[in-house]
Amino acid sequence: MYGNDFGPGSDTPLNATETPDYTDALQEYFDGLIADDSRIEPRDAMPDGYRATLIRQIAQHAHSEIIGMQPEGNFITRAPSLRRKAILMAKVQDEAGHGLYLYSAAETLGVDRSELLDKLHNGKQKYSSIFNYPTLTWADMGTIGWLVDGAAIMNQVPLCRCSYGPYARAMIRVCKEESFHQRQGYEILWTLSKGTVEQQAMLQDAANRWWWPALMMFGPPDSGDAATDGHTAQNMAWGIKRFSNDDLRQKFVDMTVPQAIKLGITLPDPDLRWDEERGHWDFGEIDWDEFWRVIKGDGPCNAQRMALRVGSHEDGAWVREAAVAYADKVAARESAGAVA
Ligand code: FAQ
Repeated sequence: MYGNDFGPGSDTPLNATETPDYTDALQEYFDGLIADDSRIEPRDAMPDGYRATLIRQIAQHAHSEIIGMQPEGNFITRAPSLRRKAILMAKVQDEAGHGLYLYSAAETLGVDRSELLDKLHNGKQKYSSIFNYPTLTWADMGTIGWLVDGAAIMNQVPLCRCSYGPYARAMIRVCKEESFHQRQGYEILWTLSKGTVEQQAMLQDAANRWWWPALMMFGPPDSGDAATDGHTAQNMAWGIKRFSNDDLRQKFVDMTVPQAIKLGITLPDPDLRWDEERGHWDFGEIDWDEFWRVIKGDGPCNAQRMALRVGSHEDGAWVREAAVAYADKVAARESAGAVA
């Protein structure tokens, strides 16, 4: 235990504005928690790099959840039945809820969500590449649930064991909801697969368009060299990431190909084959130029997604002003009561 007033058992919170000099003793304490696979909590001292990485990742994740409402929100008025509409509305609302848990988790690191939203709006922070692709037919609703929520779960189940407590705890509830989303997506596709020739063609077309972007969600390939492996090596050492991008992508392919076979569709990859020796599905080369183009802002829907997000934020300004005015009024009334 370091001879300091911070950390477990202490009432003194540490946040970005109060961080004292980061001493060797604090580093040693942090390293000990990571080595024991214990959780780091907001009150614990942590290296600046760890805090900054978590803010970047959690913010990017939160932004993905709220931008991710758009492609499916687009189909709420076009759902084929009342039952489908109610389910889709609930799913889109769940994604909003995930955004809120994640912004709250980010705030425990000493940032304000309005600051994070500003960074999303001015392009300084990103959201997942996948939400820059258009939704063209009802089959896209099923395919998003099956492939996009499916990839999200594969990536997020290990995050339930992330070293940062508030993020790990938020992920437990998010994953439960994402599992339901994945099942409802597959059920839409199962229904289409038993439908008319046109419905089966719609299903095949959606799978053709979403397969490769879903594989890109796991991030760039591992280089196997810590110096060029993006954030992966450091994030794994910190217990933020538990698996590399390629490991999770392979698990996803192995899980998904048998499901595609059950649906009676062909995945758009001529190199997809079972490798007896590896005990995994081999798959073809991902178009990484497309991935980098999309995350740099040049995907099919980047401009449209950001315009809607910024416009909605501006339209909601009066709600934020009213909420603050009300909070100010309550505080003024309480302090007047305290004086009296
Ligand atoms: N899109 O070194 P790495 C969902 C960037 S939630 C955009 O591997 P890291 C639910 C990365 O930021 C989907 N950028 O980075 C839902 C970095 O950029 P930087 C979101 C990407 O952080 C379903 C650079 O590439 N999930 O879908 C992407 O260690 C349906 C180098 O990459 C999360 O955010 C990408 N796909 O690993 C909602 C999960 N991939 O900062 C609605 C949490 C990589 O150097 C409807 N995040 N980049 O400029 C993570 O697990 C990680 O951040 C990774 C990236 C794995 C995404």
